[in-house]
Amino acid sequence: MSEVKEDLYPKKILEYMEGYLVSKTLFTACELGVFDLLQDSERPLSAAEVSKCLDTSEDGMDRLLSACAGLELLNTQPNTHGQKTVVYSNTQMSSVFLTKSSPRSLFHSIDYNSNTMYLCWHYLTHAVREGRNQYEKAFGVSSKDLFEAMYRSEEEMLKFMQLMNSIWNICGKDVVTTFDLSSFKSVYDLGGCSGALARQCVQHYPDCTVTIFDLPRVVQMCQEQFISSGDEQIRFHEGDFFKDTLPEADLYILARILHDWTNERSLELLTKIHKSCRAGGGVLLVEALLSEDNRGPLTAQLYSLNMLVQTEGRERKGSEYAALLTTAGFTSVNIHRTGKIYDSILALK
Ligand code: SAM
Ligand code: ASE
Repeated sequence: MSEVKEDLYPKKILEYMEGYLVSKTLFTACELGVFDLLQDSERPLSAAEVSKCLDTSEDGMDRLLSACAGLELLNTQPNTHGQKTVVYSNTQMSSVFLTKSSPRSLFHSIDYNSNTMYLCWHYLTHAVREGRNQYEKAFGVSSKDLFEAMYRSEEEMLKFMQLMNSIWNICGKDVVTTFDLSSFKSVYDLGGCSGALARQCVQHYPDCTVTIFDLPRVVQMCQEQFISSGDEQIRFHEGDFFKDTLPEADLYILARILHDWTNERSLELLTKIHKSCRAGGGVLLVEALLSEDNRGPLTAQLYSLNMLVQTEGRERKGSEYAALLTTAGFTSVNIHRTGKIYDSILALK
């Protein structure tokens, strides 16, 4: 080995090694309701005040708030009453994304990361060794049927739906407007979940109707918690896209569906869609694409590990989706990278 410099400093390695300290600090501040309390307060609060309101130890809260300020999740200013203490308030980012009631809240995503994904990631080593998801170890449930395991309780199902919901309020516009979808009048959002993407779709294309197709319990929860009937453009269809025949439509949206499944199952689904699709219709895939040389983006590389611990699928390159689409019979595959987390691919019949 060539001579190693004496003063070599492993900055990145130290940062990665302790990265979970940052995640857990954020999770805990959210879970305890720090950002909500500061949002509702008329003035900045001291650690003593926050700890009283949230019923925690004063010392623990003092350290937590100080770390949040270090992470730039909170602003500090000198306490006009006390001498050496400070008072805390939300930054703009925290008030928009970390409070429960904000329309762009990431609260539920954080909750799911903290209470479900973090537990699966505890078994990442096992997942890499075995090449499979870790529901059995993490939660003691059978993973024979993926969504039976994911929806192991109504509460877990709702949490997952809330996680799915939150990202489209932030980057849904990009994925539905990348391609001009205005010629597609009848749209089926297969695995449409909470309906957040369906909402984006009808907002940008006033002439289309979008049907949210999902498992019966998901559709019911969607109607109870996310979309109250009244929106003429949004419809619902309870079904199983592997077992049931698919209705005819102009456009099928598959957002974050294929990444849950193996190539075999993905092809099965795409072939079925191709059969039901009207001539001139198409399919829109929305996924986090890996680059063709597999060197990035880091988010997609890490998401692919998450698919390993949580699903039966993986993140793929544009060319891999294109191969699946053409094998299923689709033509003119058009891949568009948005530069944000999720990209879109449109293919036509
Ligand atoms: N498309 C949504 C999004 O991007 O926010 C949700 C994606 S989520 C990862 C996968 C969705 O597929 C869930 O809503 C799940 O209930 C649904 N799903 C899974 N298996 C299904 C099946 N066999 N038939 C219909 N929907 C299914
Ligand atoms: C799925 C998507 C997700 C299945 C499980 C999931 C997400 C988290 N858990 O289809 C959203 C994407 N985020 C990550 C880290 O993969």
